[in-house]
Amino acid sequence: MFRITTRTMIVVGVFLFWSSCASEDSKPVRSLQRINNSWRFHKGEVNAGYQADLNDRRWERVNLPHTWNVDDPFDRRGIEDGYDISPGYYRGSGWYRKAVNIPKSNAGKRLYLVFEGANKVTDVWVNEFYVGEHIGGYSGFSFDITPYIAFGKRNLIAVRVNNAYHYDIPPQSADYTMYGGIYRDLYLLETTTVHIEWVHVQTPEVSPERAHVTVTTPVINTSKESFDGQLETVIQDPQKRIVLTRSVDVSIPPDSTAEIQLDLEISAPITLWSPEAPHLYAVQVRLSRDQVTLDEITGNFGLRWFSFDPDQGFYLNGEYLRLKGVNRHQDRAGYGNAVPNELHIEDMRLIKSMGANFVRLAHYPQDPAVLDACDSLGLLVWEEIPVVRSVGREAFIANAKQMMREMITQHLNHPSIIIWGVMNEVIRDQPDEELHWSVDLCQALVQLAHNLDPSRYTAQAQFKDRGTDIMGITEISGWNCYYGWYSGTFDDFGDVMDERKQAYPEQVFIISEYGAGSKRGYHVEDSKAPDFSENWQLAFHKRYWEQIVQRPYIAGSCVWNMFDFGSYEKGGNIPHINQKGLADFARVPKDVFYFYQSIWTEEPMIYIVSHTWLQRAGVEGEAKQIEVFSNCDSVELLINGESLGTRPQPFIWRATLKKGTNHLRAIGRKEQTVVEDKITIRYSLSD
Ligand code: ADA
Repeated sequence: MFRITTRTMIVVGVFLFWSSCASEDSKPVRSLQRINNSWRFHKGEVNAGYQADLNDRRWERVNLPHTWNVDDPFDRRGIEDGYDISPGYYRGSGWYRKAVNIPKSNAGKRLYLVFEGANKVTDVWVNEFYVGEHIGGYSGFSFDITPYIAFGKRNLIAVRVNNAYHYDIPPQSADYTMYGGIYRDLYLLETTTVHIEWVHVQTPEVSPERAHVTVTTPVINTSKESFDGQLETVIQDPQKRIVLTRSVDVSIPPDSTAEIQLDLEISAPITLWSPEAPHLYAVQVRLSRDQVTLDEITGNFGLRWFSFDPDQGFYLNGEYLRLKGVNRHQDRAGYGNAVPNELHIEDMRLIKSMGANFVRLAHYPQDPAVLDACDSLGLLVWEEIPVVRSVGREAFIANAKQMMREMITQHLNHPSIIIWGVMNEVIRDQPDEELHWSVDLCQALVQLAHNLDPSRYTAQAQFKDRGTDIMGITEISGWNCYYGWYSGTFDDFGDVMDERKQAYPEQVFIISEYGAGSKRGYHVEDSKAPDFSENWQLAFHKRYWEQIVQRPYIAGSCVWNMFDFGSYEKGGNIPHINQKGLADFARVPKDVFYFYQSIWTEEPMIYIVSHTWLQRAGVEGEAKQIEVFSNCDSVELLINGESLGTRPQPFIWRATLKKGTNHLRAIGRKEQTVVEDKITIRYSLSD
């Protein structure tokens, strides 16, 4: 069955960043070209910075992805001497300019500038013509620049980005640094005048026997003539075998878009997507007229089904699965938020290697490379819009809704995504009479998310609800928990969760955040909150994890955070960094990373705690605890060649270290596999 609806063309908002294909004669039918290199950049406002005769030769030469805040939110001197001199990071306008040669042969094509993301208000000019504005720092957006292009000439593209505080643009504030700039890839897309806008694949019913797949393809006719042609849709299974081909005739009036919706059925054998086996199907959509290909795009999707139960947790493809997750912020030491794709992918691989199967992309939609990596590595995703801490009024609400629309339309096809997040901690210290703004917005966003995508659950993260019953609006309640860090004790966590579960028995519960800060390599013998030692962080996570697994109604949990991240307002023992990462800002794992790896993975691993605590002290004869993280069946510990015995879990020994050098060796055995770890501790005696 298929359905065609036509609509008059309005604005071309977003493109899916799917790969373009080559036609039969091997000439690409659409060209998606990265234009990241050699931009001129000026930090600050420029009067009419789009003017052709403006002399920008003194401007800095930069490549995208780029942010102007790589360094200024961090005060290196502060790190070294504890005295913070940082005056605040720059939040305002930055200008980018670049001349692009558009050959004469492209006349008659349609050209778009496709941004993967810029933070947070972007204005674009081409050849001095104002093209448009995009609001919001975390979604992709595009502009049709065809009317402003001079074919066969150099064309000046000028972009102003502004990352200043704005009451109407979410987030008004948050616990992370809001780096400004064109911080994701930028493309020039060339297509024919009639072309495919995007392809949405939805999978309303999947079972091991069959899959009902809906493929929706809007085709835009930007010309003044009506178009008659064919649209062919081909689906390949993960083994690259064609499982389905469907061709339909399309007629599109001038200046209109036709939306072709196919209801398809894939029959057995169905290859399901899961974190263990993230098999991807491919869809290829080809637009042609008289056998000549005009446009063609391909993309991936996956076949899986899932459900949540308020008491039993999460089920994927009919089987119980505990969601073992982390939160992930996108920035990184030395890059700010302008992180190249390879490093985004490296992050996701590290998360996977720790054994996580779930990631909350807090607090905003992330780079397309991140979502692709989640699909292909097998990481389930909670993705959310940046409504954090507080909400505004009408204009803010409109922007939040637009962000939701962009996130869902751009990321709809990813099989990894199971949850759309609508907001984070917006019930805080507002006066009682203002709380309804948060509640109403939650309601509106949930409704919008369900209209756009009935197949996913909605969630919010809060740490209190102040009797608003806001939690009843989303199907999933995410709880951010920091007992034993900001206040209280570790064990308060379990008690509070049990109380909340009694209050909301119908709700699905996820621990959306839990974490404690540490500085990698900083250890103390008697740790306490909030001393930012790795010891306290480890104790926090061990005790939380015990309490999480004891509660079947907790469907899943997300550590806050996988990586340390820039947060201008934070002050621990590294200024302006939120230090709750399982790995530091440069992605070097802390001890707690290996704790999770030892309980979440099967592949034999072993880690003596700690590789960064190699100078220790104690009084003569005092026994110290030596712990090994491993998923092996048994571990033997040797100190200076002498065995302290082989034991099952927990791999903990008391040992008296000798003054001077102590060589520690741990040998783990799991069936036929032997793994080993070694460290050397220098031990000194104190009085
Ligand atoms: C909140 C917030 C996070 C994070 C955390 C913290 O829960 O949702 O953004 O910053 O606090 O580390 O304090």
